[in-house]
Amino acid sequence: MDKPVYVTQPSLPALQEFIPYLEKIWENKILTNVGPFHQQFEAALAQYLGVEHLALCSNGTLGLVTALQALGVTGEVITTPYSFVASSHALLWNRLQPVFVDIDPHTLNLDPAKIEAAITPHTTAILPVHCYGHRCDVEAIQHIADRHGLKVIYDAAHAFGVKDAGGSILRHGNLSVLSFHATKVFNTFEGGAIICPDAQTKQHIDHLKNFGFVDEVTVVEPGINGKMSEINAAFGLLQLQHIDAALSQRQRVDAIYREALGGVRGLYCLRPQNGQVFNYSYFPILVGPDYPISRDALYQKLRDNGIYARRYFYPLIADFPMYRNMPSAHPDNLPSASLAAQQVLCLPIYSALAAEDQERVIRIVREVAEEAARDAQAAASVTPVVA
Ligand code: T4K
Repeated sequence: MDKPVYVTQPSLPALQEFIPYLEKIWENKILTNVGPFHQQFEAALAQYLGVEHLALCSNGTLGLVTALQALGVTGEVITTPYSFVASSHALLWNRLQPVFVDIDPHTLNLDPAKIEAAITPHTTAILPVHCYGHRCDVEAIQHIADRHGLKVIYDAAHAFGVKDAGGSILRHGNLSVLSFHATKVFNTFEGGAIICPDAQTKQHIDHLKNFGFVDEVTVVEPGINGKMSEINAAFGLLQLQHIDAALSQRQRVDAIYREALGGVRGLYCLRPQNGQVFNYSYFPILVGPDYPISRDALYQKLRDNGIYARRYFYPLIADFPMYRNMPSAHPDNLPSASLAAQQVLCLPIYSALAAEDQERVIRIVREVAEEAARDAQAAASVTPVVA
């Protein structure tokens, strides 16, 4: 059996490169609480991303929880059911009511045309996700938010480094939240960041992520411990040196898939909008009815061959037990999200994906279609026996 190929593998620098950073930490004995590496990484990351203010945090989920706290969001929040469960869990942790709105079947992001019908007097915010790093329709969402006086918090866990014509897409909305989990394009083992529009908001979030401490004797808010440790921050600083190379390797993997699978009948490769700087964070394909086998059968066939593609995002968040009884979670309300959850398969993509491993993935996916085409041709060429 060939070695297993997972949907992703973290990008890691050579171990020796990290040793000097560890030595520094051992030398100065500052392990956390916004130490020197935290400060350096925060500044270097803001510069890399092209944003002015950001607050590092211990992971993306706590970043979302903290962002909602910072904006004082209450009542109902409109969100997508088509995401990792953390997007909605962050709402429940703030005692907020998620209201699911369907996605656009082409982008798989929250469909702005459906948002207004879900707004009630209790709605205070919208929490969209730039799913797979594909930019939401930020203009339409902002328009609706402005008209109804709503806050917008982007779950940008997949959107590290993505840019549109105006710069980083993390500038949109009131706040955007990144994840630096091991499975993400840019990882600090665990980690995340909240992108803030101004220094005042950043300071507020810095207090919130540190128990509300301002100084030794002053606590201004019931904050949480959401800080990034020095070891994660030091690692992030090192990772920044390698991120551009990692992104271009991902771009190569993405291009090979598109070339090899683009013409396969019944498969559709999701693609980002034109004019974006993209991050190639995932490679989602939609397995449609014209493909000879179902998405789940393809998923299983790949697994049988040691390839662990993933059905991100199946089940829908709205199908998990803590959500499924909410009125907006009903499948009739979410036809496009329900279909996407049945059809999407995320193929392995990461910077170190070996050419022969990617070739194995492609061969299996194509073989299924080619065998079916051959069978159909053979069936058509059999001369019917006339009685
Ligand atoms: N919002 C969105 C839209 C998100 O996608 C996420 C996280 C969040 C919010 C929350 O951000 P964080 O709080 O996590 O910072 C993974 C991740 O655990 C999760 O972070 C991520 N989304 C989600 C999309 O994917 P799983 O259940 O797929 O993880 P797991 O452990 O099955 O890993 C997938 C594959 O990756 C493994 O088969 C092998 C490889 N892997 C994984 C890990 C953890 C490695 O090679 N090394 C590793 O250390 O959820």
